[in-house]
Amino acid sequence: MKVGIIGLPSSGKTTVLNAVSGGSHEVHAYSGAASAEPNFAVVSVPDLRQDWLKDLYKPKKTTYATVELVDVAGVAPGQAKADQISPQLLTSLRQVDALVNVVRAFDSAAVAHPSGSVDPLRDAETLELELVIADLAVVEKRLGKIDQEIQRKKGGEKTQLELEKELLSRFNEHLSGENALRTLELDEDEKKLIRGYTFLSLKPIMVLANISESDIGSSDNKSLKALEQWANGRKMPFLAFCGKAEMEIAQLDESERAEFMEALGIEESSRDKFVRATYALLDLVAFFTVGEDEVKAWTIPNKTVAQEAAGKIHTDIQRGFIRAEVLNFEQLKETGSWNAAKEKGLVRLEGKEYLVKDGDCINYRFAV
Ligand SMILES: Nc1nc2c(ncn2[C@@H]2O[C@H](COP(=O)(O)OP(=O)(O)OP(=O)(O)O)[C@@H](O)[C@H]2O)c(=O)[nH]1
Ligand SMILES: [Mg+2]
Repeated sequence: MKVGIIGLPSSGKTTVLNAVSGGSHEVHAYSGAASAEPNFAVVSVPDLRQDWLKDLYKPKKTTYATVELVDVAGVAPGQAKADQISPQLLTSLRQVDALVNVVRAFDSAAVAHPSGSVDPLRDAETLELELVIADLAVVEKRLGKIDQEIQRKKGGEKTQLELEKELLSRFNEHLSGENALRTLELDEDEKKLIRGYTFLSLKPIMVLANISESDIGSSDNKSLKALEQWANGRKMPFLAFCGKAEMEIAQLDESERAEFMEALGIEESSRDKFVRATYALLDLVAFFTVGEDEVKAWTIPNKTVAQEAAGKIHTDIQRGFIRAEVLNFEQLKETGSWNAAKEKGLVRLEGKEYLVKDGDCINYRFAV
C-alpha cells in the first residue's frame, strides 16, 4: 500500500512523514530547490492481534504489514494553472494508491505561509483545485491530439480510441466545473480505458490538519472545525495532529514515548491514527499466515476472495489453489490454539470464492 503526501508548500509534509514513520528527513522553514527530491518512508502497521499470535507461535520471524509513504514537494497555489507542476512530482505520485492532503493549521511566525495567513479550509480547497486543474491540463492535451489518431486507426483500436475520447470529454466537463474525478462513478471498462493516465483528483484522498501544539486535545478551534466539516461533506477521512510534536515524540526511545504523550495530552500516536485512516480510506482488511517459521500480516481490500488473496503471498498458491483452511483470530484466541479450535470444528475449509474476513488466519492448500 502506498500513500502520497501532498499539500501546499511548508504545510508540514516532511514533518508528518517523519512523525508517522519515526524518520528524520530534513524539514526546513522555506520551500526551495532542496525540496524537489521526494522523501520515502515505510511505516509498519501495528496490530495487537499479531502481537498475540507472535506470543503463541514464537516464530523465527514476525512480519507486520506496511504502508509506504512518499512525500513530494509542495504545490503552490496557481502552479497547476501555469502548467508548472513538475513531471518528477507526477512520476512520484503515479504509483500511489491514495493521497493525504497535509493542511497547515499551525501558527508560527518562523514559518512563512505561501498565502500570507493561516486558513486551513482555504488551503484544503486550493490544493483540491490544483489537483483538478492539473488533471484538466492532461485531458485537454490528450483531447487536442486524439482526433488525429482516431483517423489513422481502424477497427477495434479505432473504437477504443473513440470510447476514450468520449470518456475524456466527460472528464473535461466535470473538471471544468471544478469537480474532482473521484466524485464520478466509473465502471470497470471505463477504469480500464484510463489505466495509462495518472489523474491526481481520481485518487482516494484524506485530509490531515497539522495543528499547533496549543490545539492538541482541544476542540474549540473554529477554523479546524470548518475544515473537518468540509472533509466530512466530501467523505474524506479527516485526522488532526501536531506534526512537530509528533515528530519529536517519534524520535524518542520507546520507553520515553508514553510519558511525553501523556504530558502533551496525546491519546493515540500519529502513526496509529494515520494507519487507521488509511485502512478506512481504502477499505482494507488484514489476514494472517501463522506458523513457527513466520507470523505475517497481509493487507487486502475488503471483500477479496480467498484465491485472489493467495496471490498476495505467491502466484503459485493462487494458481494451484485447492482449499483455504480458515480460522478467525477471535476464535483462535478464545480456544488458545489451532488444534484446540480444530477439535471444536472451528477450522473451516473454504473454497476459492470465500470472502476473506478481517483477522482470518489462513493456511492455504495448493498444488503446483
Ligand atoms: N510550529 C510548528 N511548526 C511546524 C509544524 N509542522 C511543521 N512545522 C515547521 O514548518 C516548516 C516546514 O515544515 P516541512 O515539514 O519541511 O514542510 P513541507 O510541507 O515538507 O515543506 P516543503 O516540502 O518545502 O513544501 C519547518 O520549519 C517545520 O519545523 C507544526 O506542527 N508546528
Ligand atoms: Mg517537504
